[in-house]
Amino acid sequence: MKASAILSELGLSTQADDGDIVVSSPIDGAIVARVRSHSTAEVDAALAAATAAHRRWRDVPAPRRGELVRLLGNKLREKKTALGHMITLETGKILQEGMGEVQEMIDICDFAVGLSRQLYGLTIASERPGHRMSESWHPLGVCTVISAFNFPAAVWSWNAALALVCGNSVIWKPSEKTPLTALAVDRILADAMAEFGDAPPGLACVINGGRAVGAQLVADPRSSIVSATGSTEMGRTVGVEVARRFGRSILELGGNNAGIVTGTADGELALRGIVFSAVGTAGQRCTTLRRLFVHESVYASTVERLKTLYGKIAIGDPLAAGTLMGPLIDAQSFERMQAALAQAKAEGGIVTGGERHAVAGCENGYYVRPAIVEMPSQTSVMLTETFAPILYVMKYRSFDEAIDANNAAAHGLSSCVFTTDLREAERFLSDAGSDCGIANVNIGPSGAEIGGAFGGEKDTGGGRESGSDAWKAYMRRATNTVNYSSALPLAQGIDFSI
Ligand code: UN1
Repeated sequence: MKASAILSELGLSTQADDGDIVVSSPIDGAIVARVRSHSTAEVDAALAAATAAHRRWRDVPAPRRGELVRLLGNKLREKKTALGHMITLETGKILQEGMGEVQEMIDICDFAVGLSRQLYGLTIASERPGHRMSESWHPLGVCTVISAFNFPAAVWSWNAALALVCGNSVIWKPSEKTPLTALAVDRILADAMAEFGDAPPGLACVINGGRAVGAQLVADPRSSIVSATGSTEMGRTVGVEVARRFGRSILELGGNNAGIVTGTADGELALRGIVFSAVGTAGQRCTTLRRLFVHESVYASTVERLKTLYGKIAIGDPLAAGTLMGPLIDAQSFERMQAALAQAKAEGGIVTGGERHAVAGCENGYYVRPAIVEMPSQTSVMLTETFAPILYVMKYRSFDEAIDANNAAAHGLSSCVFTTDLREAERFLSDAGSDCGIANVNIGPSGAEIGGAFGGEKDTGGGRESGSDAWKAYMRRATNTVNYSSALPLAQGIDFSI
């Protein structure tokens, strides 16, 4: 599928206009389209429209709100192929993963539809006679979603599907690197809304632009919830800014995810898990495996087999069948990778791979060989998240040492252990085990399903999105006490008789 065919299939203009955001494909560097940034006045108008839409949407019964998300899921099924191609074109991830990302959107829509009938509150035993206590959940307002380039559609859907069934309106500020995917999804949602019939105008929109646009959305008290995905540096600014006005933030920041291969691991399975997590999406997932701790008894064989597998990775055009690794997003990302590898060498690392890889017809794309770096100890480069396919590998002796090494990173997103020893597996998952939001056994740290809460601790920001009870972050909780007696007993037995 050519770029122009993908765009027209999704109803986007193929004509380059005078937009200030130039979108080029990381596949070959070719300009795909230009997109216009929104002005301050337009952002203000979007916030006003979203606020008004929320006031109408909160009165729509939640199961009916779920109907809109059901229709969205159906439209996504129809457009899966085209949207999957669009994601690949704009991010450079392989088509399997582009399609997988759309599937992730469909899955969260299904989840949210079910949820629309399950926004359960609680009943609470009151200490006073003739009183009833309960807890109920209510829509919050406008949910502003700031998403990153690497998951240009799924991250929005985790937030938007929940936010919509929870009775909120949604404003989406996508990465400047991937505005076309956002515009395509916005069109698909518009189709769903047209079929739905009476969705209020302004219920969902896309706002394009750079930092200034993002800052305006974040600072505005009408953004009741700001759900931001991106770097820790960005999250620190957004988190503080939203906290300053006592708004709610959901932060999904970086990850410096580790895996442990114990002496009892199923070697074949571990290797497959490691390679998918370290090399998939060209190392540009926040859940990418970046640090690997291998028990000394299996270290040499594991590293050797890993190097053999790395040598077989098909690198090239991500739209072509059989490719397992596409390009990095841009030149800057390539330079950061090279700088990290140079630092790793200076810190005693032995580097295999990591060099630029030529792909015929894609000379302007930044393709690299994935790198394995054998480290003598967990030095500063290893404790820094570099958004590229670099896997640092280190030997360990005791399992406690490996858990400490896992937890030594500033981030706390995802982690895993490969073991067939029940004690090791359970210890890794225990209170004294991995300190991450995601802890897995015998699968890699990436590629989570939508059913679980997604997010992590420490420098990852602490937010949770997607499954489990993540929906609660999109609603406000009210505790209700109803007195159905004709007396007025006070709590704690206080006597206040006049
Ligand atoms: C991200 O990289 O921001 O668990 C999200 C995973 C995917 C989502 C990654 N489901 O790897």
